[in-house]
Order: sequence, then C-alpha cells, then structure tokens
Amino acid sequence: MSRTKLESFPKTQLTFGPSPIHRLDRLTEYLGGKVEIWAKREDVNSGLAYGGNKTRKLEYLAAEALAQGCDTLVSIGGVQSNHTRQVAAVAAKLGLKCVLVQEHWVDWDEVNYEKTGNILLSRIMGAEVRLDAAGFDIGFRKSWEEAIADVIARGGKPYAIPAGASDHPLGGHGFAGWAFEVEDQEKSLGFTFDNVIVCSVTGSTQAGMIAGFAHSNRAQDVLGIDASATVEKTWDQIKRIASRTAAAIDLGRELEDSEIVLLDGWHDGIYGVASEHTIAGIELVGRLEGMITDPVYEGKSITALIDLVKEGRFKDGSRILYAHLGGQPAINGYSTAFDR
Ligand code: 5PA
Repeated sequence: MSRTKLESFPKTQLTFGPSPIHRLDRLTEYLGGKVEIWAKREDVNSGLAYGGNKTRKLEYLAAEALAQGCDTLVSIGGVQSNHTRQVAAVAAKLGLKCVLVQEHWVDWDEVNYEKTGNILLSRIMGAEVRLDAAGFDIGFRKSWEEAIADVIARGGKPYAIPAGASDHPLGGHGFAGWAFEVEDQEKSLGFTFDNVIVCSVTGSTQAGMIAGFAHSNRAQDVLGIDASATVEKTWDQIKRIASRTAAAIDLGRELEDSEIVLLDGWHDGIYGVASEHTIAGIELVGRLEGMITDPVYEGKSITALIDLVKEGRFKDGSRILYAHLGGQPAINGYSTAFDR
C-alpha cells in the first residue's frame, strides 16, 4: 500500500507537522455561499524562514543529504526564488553550507528586487548567493552544474537540489504525503473535498499530490494552475514526476494523462509578473481574509479559484481546498505592482 511505502523513506522533520486546514468564511460568502472555500496552509508549515511548499519536499532530500554525508546544499532558482530561500534555511538548521544560483527569471525593474525579500533572507542565513544572467527555465542548468563542481573543487561534498526540488527522485514524496495528510484531516472534518487548487511551475507539488491521491482515484480532482507560462513543459514535468513518485510508493498502476490536470488561463502570459486581474485577486483575498498571496504564484492560483467559482465550474455544495504554498517574502520586491 502506497502510504506504508512512503513512510519507509527516511525523512528529516523540518515542518511543525500537519499543516492547518481552515474555512475561508468571508471569501465563501463573497462568492455566493454555495461553494465552500477552504485553505490548507503550507505558508505556516514551519518555523524555518517562513516555510512553504519546498520545506515539505526538502524533508526527504535533507534526509538523503545527511545520510550521504554531504556538507553543502546546492540549488537554483530565480532572484526571488522561495525555493532557494527554503534551501538556505534548511542548510542553516542542519549545520550545512549552502550555494545558490539565482537566475534572472523575471524582468522586474524595481530598485530593490535583487536585495530584498527572499534573496535578503538567504543572505542573512549565510548562503553563498550567485547572481546569474540566464532567463526562466525549469530544466537543468550549466550554472548549477558549475556551482556543484566548484564545491567539489573546494574539497566539499555537494548535495544537488534542482529547481523547486522537483526533478529529483525524491521530489514528489513530500506532496504525496500531503495527500495522505489531507485524507486524515478529512476524516476528522467528516467530509471530503471535491477539488484541490494548486499552483504549478516546476511541478513536483502537484505531481506529489497526484501520486498520493491516485491511490484513491482522486488525482484528477487536483486542478493545477499553471504559473510558468511554459504550460506544456510543466505538464510534461508533472507527468514525469508523478509517474516516478507513484512507482516509488507502489501505486501499482500507470497514471493516465487524464489524471494530470493543468489549467492554462491564469499565468498572465509570463512567469513572475502579475496582470491587473491577478493583483485585484490578491487584494480581494487580503481584504476579505487577511490572507496574503504573492504576484508570482499564489496570487495567480487564488485568482483562478475565484474565477472558477464565478464561472460555475463547481456544483452547489462543493468544498474546494486551496493549497496555499507560501511565497509571501517575494512581495517585498513587488511593491510597485500595488502602487495604484
Ligand atoms: C512555487 C515554486 P512547484 O514548483 O512545485 O510546481 O510549485 C510552484 C510554486 N507556490 C507555488 C509557491 C509559493 C512557489 O514558491 N517556486 C519555485 C521557486 O524557485 O521558488 C520553484 C519555482
């Protein structure tokens, strides 16, 4: 059975435990009250530098890094990557060194973009931050391979973590566990959610959920909201990681293409920049719920959720679970988006 198999993989505890689920009462009411909106909060899942979805994924990768005797975590992301900030926090917590390649994924011309938010936090936590001119791409990069080679040349033992901790044999495990955790929480709540809404870019968050929920044939109820604007690439990556994770935790069958649902209407045509519509969604949820979402990821997925409810995608009486994956520190680099 998948769950027992997942539990057999070593894990380093980095989160507080199960992340909380709560009802978004005022957003539910605002949207007519017929569809209930709930949130599961990865943005408050850990005490490590604001947590987020990567902290949960990294529980498995960190265990492997420690078992292999590695002394340096090496990873990559954009300048305002939440992932690299979480890698820096995990390295600090475990007493490891950290080298981060921060690429120019977003053309966002704000004075402090390369100084505030996530990158500032990574610097505070002692990571060696390397700025790189390369643009957005979720694939493997030369700069990352060079950073790994540099650690070896210095006599260190690197543990290589790809973008978003995604395209890695253990990348999907954290969110397969999330699916099982939701099923436990559903038992206490006394109902099951009809759909999950989740933002996707490098793919292992949704892929893990798919691998976990597939054991009870609910994978297709996970609605991925693409924020990469390279939708086919992200879909392929989700499929690959979901299949790999499903095999690793003994799902016992192949995944169907129909189980990987990635909606492409909310990426605003570009990674890392939000449209007026997305900014309005962020403000709406901030004003109704005091819940903060960012312009790169969660603002796009919460706006999708709002639009989908308004479009009548969910039948009356449905309960929708919004996976809040964190990402708030990046907002500090986007103040001008809210200057209206
Ligand atoms: C990120 C990713 P996946 O990459 O697993 O699909 O998750 C998408 C996502 N929400 C959703 C938030 C807040 C995220 O940070 N961030 C990346 C980063 O470098 O931070 C991997 C892209």
